[in-house]
Amino acid sequence: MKTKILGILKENRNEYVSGQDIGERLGVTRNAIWKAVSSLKEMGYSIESVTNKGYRLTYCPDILCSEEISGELKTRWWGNEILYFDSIDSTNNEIKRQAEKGAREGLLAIAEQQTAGRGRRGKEWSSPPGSGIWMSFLLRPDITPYRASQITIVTALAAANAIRNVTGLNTLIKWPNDIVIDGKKVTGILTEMSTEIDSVSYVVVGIGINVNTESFPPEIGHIATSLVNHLPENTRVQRSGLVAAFGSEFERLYDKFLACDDLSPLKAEYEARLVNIGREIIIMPGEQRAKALGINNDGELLVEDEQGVKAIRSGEVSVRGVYGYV
Ligand code: BT5
Repeated sequence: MKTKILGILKENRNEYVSGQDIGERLGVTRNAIWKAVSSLKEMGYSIESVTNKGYRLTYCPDILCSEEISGELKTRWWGNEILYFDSIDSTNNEIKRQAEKGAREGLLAIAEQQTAGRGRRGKEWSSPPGSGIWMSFLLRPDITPYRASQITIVTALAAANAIRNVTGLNTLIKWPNDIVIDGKKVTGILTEMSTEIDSVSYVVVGIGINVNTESFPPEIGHIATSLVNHLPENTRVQRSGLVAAFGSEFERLYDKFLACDDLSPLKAEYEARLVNIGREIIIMPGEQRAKALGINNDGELLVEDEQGVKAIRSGEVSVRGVYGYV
C-alpha cells in the first residue's frame, strides 16, 4: 500500500494529488491513505498535505527500502520482489538461502550494510552503512554453467552503462568484473552459481557500488573510489534511482545475451568500455606479461605475448596493470 501511494505521488512529483483520486485508484479509504502517508513521512519523505488539494511529494530521502526502489523501477521482472536489510552478512548469501527455498527469478536483496561482504576467492568487500549499493539478485537461466559464467560480463556492462547514464561519469571496465573511474575501482561484481552436471539451478549476481563513500579503509584507499569523489562538490547520488537504472539496463542486455549462443551482441559495446585494451597487463598468478587485445565471443580476455595470441578465462586468473591496479 505504501509502495503504491509512493508510486502515485512520484508520478505526480511536486503536484498535488487528491486523497479522493488516490482512494479511487487504489480502492482504499482516505483514512488508510493518511496512515500510509504518515508512515512515509516517518521514513524521511517530505509530503505536504493541504485541505481540498491533497498530497504533494517534495523530497525523497536517499534510502534503499523496498518501497523506495519499487517506486523507481521500470523493469519487467528484475526486482519483482525486494528484500531490504539494515544489516546482513552478505546479500549474495541471502539470495542463495532464498534460492534454496525456491525463490523466483528476479528476487533482489539489498542492504544498507554488510558484515561479511565478499569478493571473489574469499576476498573481503568493504560495505559500510549509508554509502553504497550492496545488492544481489537471483537468475534461473536455462543455460550451461560455462555460459552462466559470462553473466559477469553482461552485469559489468549494465553497471557501467547505468552509472554513466545516471551520473554522466566516464565509467570503464577492468576485465572481467570491475568498474573503474580514473583508474580506481568503484564497483565490483561477484557471480556465483549452483550447478548440476551440465545445467544451472540458479545464479546469484552480487554488485557493490561505492556511491557516497568519502573515505576508505587504508588497505584499499589506493585502489578504491566512489561516485561522489568524481562529481561536483555537494552532489549526492540518489541510490534508488541508480538501482532502477541498473535493473533496466541489465534486463535489456540480458535479453540480448539469452537470445544468442554467445556474447557476440555485446562484444563491441563491452570492448568500447574495456580499460585494459591495448595495455600491457600482468596475469596473476605467474606474473606473466602480455598485451590485452579485447575479448572473444565467450567473454575471455584475448592477450598477446611472444608466443602469440591466447584467450584467458576469468575463473583462472586476474589481471593488473604494469604500473598499478589498471
Ligand atoms: C569483487 O571481488 O570485486 C566483487 C565484489 C562484490 C561485492 C558485492 S556487494 C553485494 C554482494 N554481496 C557480497 O557479499 N558481495 C557482493 P574481487 O574482484 O575479488 O575484488 C575484491 C577486492 O576489491 C578486495 O580484495 C579489495 O582489494 C577490493 N575492495 C574491497 N572492498 C572494496 C570497495 N568497497 N571498493 C573498492 N574496492 C574494494
